[in-house]
Amino acid sequence: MPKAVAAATPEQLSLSVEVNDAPVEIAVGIDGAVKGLGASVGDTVTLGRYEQDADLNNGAEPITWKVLDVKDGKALLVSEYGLEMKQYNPSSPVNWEGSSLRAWLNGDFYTNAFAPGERELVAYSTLDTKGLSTQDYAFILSLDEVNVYYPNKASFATNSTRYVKTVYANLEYNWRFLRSQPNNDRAYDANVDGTRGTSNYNYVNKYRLINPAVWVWN
Ligand SMILES: [Ca+2]
Repeated sequence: MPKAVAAATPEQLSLSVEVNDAPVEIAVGIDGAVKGLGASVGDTVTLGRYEQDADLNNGAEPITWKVLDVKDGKALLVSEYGLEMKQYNPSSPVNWEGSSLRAWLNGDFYTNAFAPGERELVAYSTLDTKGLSTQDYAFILSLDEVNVYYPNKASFATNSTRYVKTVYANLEYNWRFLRSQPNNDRAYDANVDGTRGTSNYNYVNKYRLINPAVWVWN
């Protein structure tokens, strides 16, 4: 829908976005600039939807995120729960840029989890993965980022959804992938209890829990 050129006030988007359980109004200016969440580090944000309770009849459930960082007008959100099980890539060698996981996060996940108005809130951000530069909407944390944002093990603990535990009952859903790799055959991973380190990695074709992350306009 074309934006009204003469509009003097920002267009209010009616999105179901919440910060600490309180609805927030999101405004998009006529230049496309977004006045975003106004969230702080540690806040809980509700944005977007993904199937979580394994009941397909009631639709997808709202995604809850934790705010890890706020800078440059953006907030870094990480999904509180592991929402899906994915391979990093079906075969190796591969890097983050060429991985099927990155394609899924920026493709099906991004378009299914976020309604068109919500997508305007998600920033297209430059990531550094051990020197590899990419631009992504949705991604997962690197080992370096985990070590910065979660200095102690327990704070990085997570859980998977009922959907994951039901659909992937035969898989090990207590390990989550990280974005960075020790080499192009493997990717770092972390236990749901928060354990991670340079010795925690597995082959890229393993299925691991995915906690998506996004930078949103704040
Ligand atoms: Ca559901």
